[in-house]
Amino acid sequence: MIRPFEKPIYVTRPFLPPLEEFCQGLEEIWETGWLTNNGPILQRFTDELCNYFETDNICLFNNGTLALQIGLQGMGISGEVITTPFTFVATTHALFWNKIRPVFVDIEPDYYTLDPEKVEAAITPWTTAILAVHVYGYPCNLNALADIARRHNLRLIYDSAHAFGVEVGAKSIAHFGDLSMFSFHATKSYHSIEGGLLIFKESGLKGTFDYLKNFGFKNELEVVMPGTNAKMNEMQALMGIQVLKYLDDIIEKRSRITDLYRQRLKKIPGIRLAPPLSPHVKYNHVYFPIEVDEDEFGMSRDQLYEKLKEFNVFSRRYFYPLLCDYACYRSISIKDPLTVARRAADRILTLPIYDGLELSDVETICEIMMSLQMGKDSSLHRRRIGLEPEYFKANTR
Ligand code: T4K
Repeated sequence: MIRPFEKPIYVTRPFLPPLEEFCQGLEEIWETGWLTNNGPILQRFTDELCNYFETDNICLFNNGTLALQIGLQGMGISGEVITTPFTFVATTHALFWNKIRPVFVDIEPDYYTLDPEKVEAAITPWTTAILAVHVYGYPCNLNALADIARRHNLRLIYDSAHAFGVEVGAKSIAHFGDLSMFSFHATKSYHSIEGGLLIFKESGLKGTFDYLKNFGFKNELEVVMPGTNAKMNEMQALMGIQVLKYLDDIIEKRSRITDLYRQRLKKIPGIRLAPPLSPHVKYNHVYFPIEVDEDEFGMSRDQLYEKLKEFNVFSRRYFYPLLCDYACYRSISIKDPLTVARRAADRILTLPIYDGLELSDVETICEIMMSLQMGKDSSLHRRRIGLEPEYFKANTR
């Protein structure tokens, strides 16, 4: 009998740098009295990110949503944009606030990213851009999307909210497409408490983004465009600088969790894992999504989600419901049946993953799932899937 965890195991926990390191940084803020509005720490953070990404074409924001909204606005995107319904609501909200019509098309079944064939089929004379999402940090079909964008003269924009630290062919994922937005929210593998980053090809956009995030101010007396307030503050920048130092370590710890989950869960009938990523991809292990096949597993994704809660495990159904089913987007007419996206939204569960999650806890989560599978007696079931008894003795609570 497996006992519930004593403390809740959440889908994620933010990495926090050693408190004394953060306090040292705070001392500087106390000395300067500079809290926001392009302060010295924000400038340092910007420089560090320019080095990290090897480009000067970057702009920091107070969150990823406003970064994307301003990115679209600054690039003058209008009309129709082809995008995915299988994402966090903020992707479409950013279009909405720019009065752009989202055209939802289906995703590919392996990594849940936009299906390029569906994108091409949805292009109309009003299409101006493709807004693709590297969902769960899984890279989109970069070449195919770039090819479509080039042939149809469309802008290619990536919501890379999940993809900080991801590389493809030893090149940061930020360098694909015309513009990429990264979220630095506390729930991501890299964060600055809250925060957002734009990385873009055209250097000329930097000035526009800087105006737009600061009310459109050019100087004390001139407002050159109706901007908003989307500035990152000094505390956020300080956290961003400090977490960046630990990024490799964070990703390494998360990768061990991914490996363990994959090793254990691949043996459970009814649990489908994404295929291993190409060796050309350096992944950031930001989420661990699984698909639950109700018939084979013996319970639905939603039942598993509820059952796990009884063990004090709080997985999440990112991204369910499908975005276009939310009341605010339900009236948008959609030609694509979105078969793959609907199936993913109904079957995916994202399991806990964060650098501080103990491997023994991951083992226990897998053990709980094994015992729940088809409601079978777990000892019989263990034998059937060939796991050693010693492992269970050590981990059964
Ligand atoms: N595009 C995409 C594809 C996105 O996924 C997102 C954001 C955006 C754009 C917009 O970026 P931002 O504007 O957020 O920068 C979370 C995040 O708020 C959101 O950033 C994220 N995507 C989305 C997928 O998830 P919730 O409502 O699910 O998070 P919450 O508060 O329920 O937290 C999950 C768990 O994390 C908690 O159960 C416990 C733990 N947690 C959370 C926080 C905030 C902590 O332990 N400490 C914390 O401080 O939305």
